[in-house]
Amino acid sequence: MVHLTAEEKNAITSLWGKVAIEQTGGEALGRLLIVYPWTSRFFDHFGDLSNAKAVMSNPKVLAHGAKVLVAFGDAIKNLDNLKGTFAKLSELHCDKLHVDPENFKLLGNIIVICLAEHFGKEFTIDAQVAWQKLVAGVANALAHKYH
Ligand code: HEG
Repeated sequence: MVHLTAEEKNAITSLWGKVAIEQTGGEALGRLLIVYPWTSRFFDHFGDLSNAKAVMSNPKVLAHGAKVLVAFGDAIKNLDNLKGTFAKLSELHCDKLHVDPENFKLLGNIIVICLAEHFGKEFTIDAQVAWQKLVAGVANALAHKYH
């Protein structure tokens, strides 16, 4: 379970209002596929993922990355109930997609890296810690229905 203080919740929501969802989501998913190439096996219907340039400009990767980040918006609206919020998605990733939940942690960490790159000094250490807790909480909630 993730515990966020009022300050951490504030830090998360105030940054979220400025996040470029499409760009950050696409970039994060693209980096996941490049850095951890085994993750691309879940996306073999996405077309050309044969090299970094192809991945980072693949419209399906970018659209799916945006979809993932939109789901983080739901997390941010439901910070006190991540498990409930992600119950259905957890079932989908377990039963239908068979995604190893370790990958949720990898993607979460990459999202934080992408945010740090976009926001620079504005993304304070305290805010980074809050976001690290959030992505860990989302990864945990997404893994919750695994059996
Ligand atoms: Mg998942 C579908 C969210 C990590 C592989 N993912 C989806 C969908 C959402 C989502 C909202 C669409 C569900 C629907 O259509 O009903 N994913 C989501 C989040 C995270 C995550 C919030 C956070 C870490 N996903 C993730 C990872 C992988 C993965 C790490 C694989 C390495 N997701 C995956 C696949 C699909 C989705 C293969 C189906 C894609 C498709 O065929 O369109």
